[in-house]
Amino acid sequence: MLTRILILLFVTMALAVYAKNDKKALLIIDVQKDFCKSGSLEVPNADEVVPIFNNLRSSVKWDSVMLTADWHPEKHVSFASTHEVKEFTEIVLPNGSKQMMWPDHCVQRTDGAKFHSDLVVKKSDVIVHKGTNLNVDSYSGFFDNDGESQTELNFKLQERGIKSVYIGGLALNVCVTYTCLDAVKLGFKTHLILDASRGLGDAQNKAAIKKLKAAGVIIINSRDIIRSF
Ligand code: VGL
Ligand code: ZN
Repeated sequence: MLTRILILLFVTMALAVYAKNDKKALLIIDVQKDFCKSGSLEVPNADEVVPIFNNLRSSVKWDSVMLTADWHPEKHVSFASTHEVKEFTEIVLPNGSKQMMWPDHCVQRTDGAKFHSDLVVKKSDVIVHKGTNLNVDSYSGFFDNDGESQTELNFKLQERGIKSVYIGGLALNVCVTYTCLDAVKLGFKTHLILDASRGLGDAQNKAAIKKLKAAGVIIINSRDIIRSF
């Protein structure tokens, strides 16, 4: 009898330690109006991710929920209008770096920079702004594209002892991909929530998923997360 109790106690403790060591965060990338329906940089079917995130929040006990927001100053280096170019193609900047041209989007404090109005956001959530440097773009939620400066995202995750991250949002082939790749590099057990992500095109999305798999990112759907936690 005593042995059984001791075994049970040991198993319970081991499970508790394991659960404690595997703290998990939900990272919601750029679910902002400008990337959603009728936004200036509309991602096809973007709005579909909103109920998926809301359901993930209510069905899973996350240790932390963090949201990134693309947050550009006016005349940002990534805006075609800044360079008076008409096409949304890659250009070479005077400093020699390559920069993709985009329509004006997610300008700080504008309506388009707000989160989708149906997305559940709580007071306890951590919100991380990115792309705030006028002269450098930032696709990853962690680092600027030139790798020089970083946001507080890694610090906030470390501070909370997060070991696993579950990442989804907009756009799959741009900011979601870059954030996942940096998360792996920083040592997080990294999951892409595929059904909670939308990208700019089928071919681009496919290429992104392939790249993420090769980098060691675990591809998962919200249903499987809800089932396994
Ligand atoms: C994004 C293009 C430009 C994104 C941000 O959030 O994926 N894409 N800025
Ligand atoms: Zn941007």
